[in-house]
Amino acid sequence: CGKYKIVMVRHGESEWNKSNQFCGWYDSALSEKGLAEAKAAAKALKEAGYKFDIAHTSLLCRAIITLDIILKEIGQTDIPICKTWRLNERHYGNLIGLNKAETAAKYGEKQVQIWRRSFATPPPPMEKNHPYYDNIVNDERYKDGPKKEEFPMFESLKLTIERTLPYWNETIVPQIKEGKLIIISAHGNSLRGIVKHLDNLSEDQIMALNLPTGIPFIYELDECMRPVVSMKFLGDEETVRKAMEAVAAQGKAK
Ligand code: DG2
Repeated sequence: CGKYKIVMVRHGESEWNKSNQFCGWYDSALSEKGLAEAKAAAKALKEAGYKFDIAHTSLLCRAIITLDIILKEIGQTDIPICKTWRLNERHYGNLIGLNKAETAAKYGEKQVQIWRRSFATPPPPMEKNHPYYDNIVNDERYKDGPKKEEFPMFESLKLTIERTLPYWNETIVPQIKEGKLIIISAHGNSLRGIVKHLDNLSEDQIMALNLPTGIPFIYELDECMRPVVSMKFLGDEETVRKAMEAVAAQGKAK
């Protein structure tokens, strides 16, 4: 059995997951289904008896609300909640707002797969005339960071990991080592970055991983932060497999 435990969850389905739009740093709300997924996640954590010491989440509502729903259900709205842009979804650049299936029909499924899942190839940068440029770049929530010069206009998974990992190493790991039980509510790709790091996955291995919305997963770690148990989902295997396949299929042309 591992010495330490940590729980992670990708937020419930967002409105833009539902309409199959690239979302990234756009602040899409949870859909009805997403709210239900968050409640189901909360129930599963409650039934399993989880009590957390600290919660970490991004600055985006879909992750924050998912966390709020969980903490309310388990009666822990009073624990510290740390919110950081470093756990935000990866920045999808100029793709933000585009429909994934339509983009696949236009540029080819192969290109969309590269944009969605390649390790180092970034999406095209968000241009000044992008419909959500001002909405994102001038959003008050980023007044304490990222700094102007590090504010992303696009991110590959590699770049996402480069800004998520310092938070993992400098903030989360010390808390784990103090024996705190932590929950992270974040996003498909910010969590894929942490998973790649923890499980030491190759670029090819992480390419194939599609995280489902609203199903918590657990890591057990040894004192060197090496996983003893990796990505154990709090859900039945068949449901998890289907949910992962559905995420993978979002990049198919209709
Ligand atoms: C999705 C992930 O992010 O998209 O930005 O569109 O986890 O916040 O819903 P999330 C987005 P894919 O990389 O799976 O296309």
